[in-house]
Amino acid sequence: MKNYNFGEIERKWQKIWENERRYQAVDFDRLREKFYLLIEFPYPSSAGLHCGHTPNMTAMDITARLKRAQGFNVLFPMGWDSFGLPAENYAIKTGRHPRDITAESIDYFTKQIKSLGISFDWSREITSSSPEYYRWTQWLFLQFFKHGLAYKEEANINWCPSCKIGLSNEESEGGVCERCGSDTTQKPKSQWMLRMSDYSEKLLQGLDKTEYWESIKQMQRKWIGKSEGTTIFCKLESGEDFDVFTTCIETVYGITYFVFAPEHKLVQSLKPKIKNWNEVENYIEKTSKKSEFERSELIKEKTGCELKGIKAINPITGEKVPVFISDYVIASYGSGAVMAVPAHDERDMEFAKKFNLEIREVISGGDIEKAPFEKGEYLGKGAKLVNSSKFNGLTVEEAKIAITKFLEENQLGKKETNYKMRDWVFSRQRYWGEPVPLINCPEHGWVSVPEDELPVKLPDIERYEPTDDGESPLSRIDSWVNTTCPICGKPSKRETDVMPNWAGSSWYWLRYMDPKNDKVFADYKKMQYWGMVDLYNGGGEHVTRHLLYARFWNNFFYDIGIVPNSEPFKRRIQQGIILASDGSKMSKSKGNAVDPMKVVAEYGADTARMGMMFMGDYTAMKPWSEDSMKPCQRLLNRIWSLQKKVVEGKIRRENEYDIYFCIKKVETDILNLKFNTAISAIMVLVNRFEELENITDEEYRMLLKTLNPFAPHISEELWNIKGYLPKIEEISWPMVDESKLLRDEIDVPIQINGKLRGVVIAKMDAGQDEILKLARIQPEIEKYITGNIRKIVYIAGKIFNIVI
Ligand code: ANZ
Repeated sequence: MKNYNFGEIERKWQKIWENERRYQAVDFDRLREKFYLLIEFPYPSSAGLHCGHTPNMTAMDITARLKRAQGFNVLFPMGWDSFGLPAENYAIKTGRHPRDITAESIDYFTKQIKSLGISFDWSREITSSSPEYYRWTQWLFLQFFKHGLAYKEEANINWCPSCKIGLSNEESEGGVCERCGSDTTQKPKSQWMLRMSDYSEKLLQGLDKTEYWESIKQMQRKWIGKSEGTTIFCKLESGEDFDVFTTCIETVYGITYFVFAPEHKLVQSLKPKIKNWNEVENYIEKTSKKSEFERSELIKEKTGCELKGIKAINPITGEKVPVFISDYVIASYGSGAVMAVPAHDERDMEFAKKFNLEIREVISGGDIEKAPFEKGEYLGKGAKLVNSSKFNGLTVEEAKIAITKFLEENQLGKKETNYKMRDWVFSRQRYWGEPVPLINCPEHGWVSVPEDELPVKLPDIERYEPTDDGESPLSRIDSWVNTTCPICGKPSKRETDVMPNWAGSSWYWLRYMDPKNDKVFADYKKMQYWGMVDLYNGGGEHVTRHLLYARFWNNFFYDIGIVPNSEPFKRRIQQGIILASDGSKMSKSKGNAVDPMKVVAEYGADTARMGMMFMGDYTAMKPWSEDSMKPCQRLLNRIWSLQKKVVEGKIRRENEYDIYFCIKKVETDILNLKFNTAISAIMVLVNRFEELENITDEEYRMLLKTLNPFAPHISEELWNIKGYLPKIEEISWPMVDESKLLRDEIDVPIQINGKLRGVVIAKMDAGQDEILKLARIQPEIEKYITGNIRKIVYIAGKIFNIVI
């Protein structure tokens, strides 16, 4: 039989599914359990999707189809994260409006996705740049504002001189702009901030309510950066108070100097007392140009400057020690000042060597070789305190407790918990984003735009490139900026900043539950019904940014009572990155990106889907390869050919094991993201079917049903050709009777006078008589039993010898 015509078949079924609205999720279906399966909504770039993006859609589609077959009411939506820099930068480059570019990109993305037969519920499609959607992004922002969690502050922000925008710490990790790769600088700017730091502990605790991969939880914990230690209240010799935060209070007797962040407010006020002010001022000036990343890099040489004329007092010993400023101390962390213990802290040690400061050991013993500390813990076990007065001889753990207690009793310090996570810089001086819905009134300050006036629409403008002074292009439109105060009616001005890229993605999964609602962002009852996202698939690069932002928003919404669950996502998984075939990153600009439409045109959607899954382990990084297409295409052609071998009938006993084994393996493999081995299992079953003279309807149906999540078009077509009823997707996933998977039978080879004449399938515990009976049933064995049986030798389970 010649190869099947995949193009025609696939178009036909895609049309049928669309007309039948087959994959629409049903709100409040009480008969079926719900399953919410979410893929990060893509940013619709003008480059279109490439084959680095499509395996995750396919994998989740396979999961969605299995879940539906298992009887779940599956919510599997898709939408567009369409505000943001890339569209805007591309628009500026091409001189076209970002709105038009976005619309065009969405069209092409949709076509690409549909060509693969992905079963999204398109009736719930959302676009974050549409006014119907961003109306609610603005409304939700106003909730933060009303609850004091959005505030405007002049802050040193990470500034990208090339994109001309302020970036969050997350977007400028490593001191480079995530978007364009330029080095970021520090720039003071008045910005809207979201008080995310208030949620540090909640975001940490909330992880326990999730089933994210442990590696993902670890990354989140690291980002939140909880640190438990002690704040010590210190004094300068001249009387001024300051605090230091330490995680190693047990080293307090080893302090030989203190270090302040150059921006520490005390430094300026000490000016009259500092003898080398010029030098100090120079150092401060130099530091202000460095990014936080550059400053905290461990490898770089330590720099600093002593505050001459100033001495600080070690609160526990009363000793007077020098004070420095150095850029390795970060102003915004802890108290912006540290006690330096060069004997036990690597950075302090380097610094002390450079400035010739005393290094005083206070912990000894154990096996402390090179770096005595690794993240505040001694490498050597059993180390004890020395040179520490009455605390001598205590272990590190004992000393932590004893010294903290002593400090607390004498009001010299207190236990303290610090977090690395900062507030979120929530404004951008750009065009293509949600306008911040606030008005600045000379009398009332910042005032919310009334709810019934939302959305504050993004005005249509000609020039949307940012201004050179870093102000938003919206600031150029007087007619838009000038308005009146909602409270007193006096002339006021609109905020001209827009929200960052991440705003729309911080709540979109809620909108999918109720995408057309124009009264609220989502109906509470619907949110109760759909609950947490059961499985959330996304990129590894979003694990600290998007995933934290989204959890922050959701936790806050829960606290103010507008969503039913504190945590948004139950499980979070991530696909392995697909590299280009040459092993580099796949991207259109490099010319190595493969358009999935091309693959579909060449092999068909079903083969493309299977081939993408057969490339290797789903979660592993791997290069794109079409080598896996061929075996999958052959497989589908073989299944197509099998149709002519089908005869009426049920599953035959001798095939039960193979069939049920395959069904079970495919099911568990899909749920464990082992799509490639599931395909192998189908291949094994097809091999077996090909060996048989014929296969029965029920056997063929089982094969098609098992194949359906992977190759939905061909499986439904064959089902239809065979006239099986009801529809392939209306029957549920076959229940596997586990007893059928127990191999309680064994193959026993039968020898007659030393020659192998056949094999019988016998119960494990079958005796001689029984096996002989089974052997005689088979004509090809029976015909050799020509005389009297002289002797039988049965080696249980292995071989049955008949001597005639
Ligand atoms: C003395 C000490 C001795 C320290 C020792 C460590 C080892 P986490 O919270 O885990 O990052 N530190 C405190 N505030 C700082 C700031 N604003 N900028 C830079 N460093 C700062 O670690 C906290 C430790 O980092 C603190 O404990 C302090 O150095 C330093 F053998 O105090 B430690």
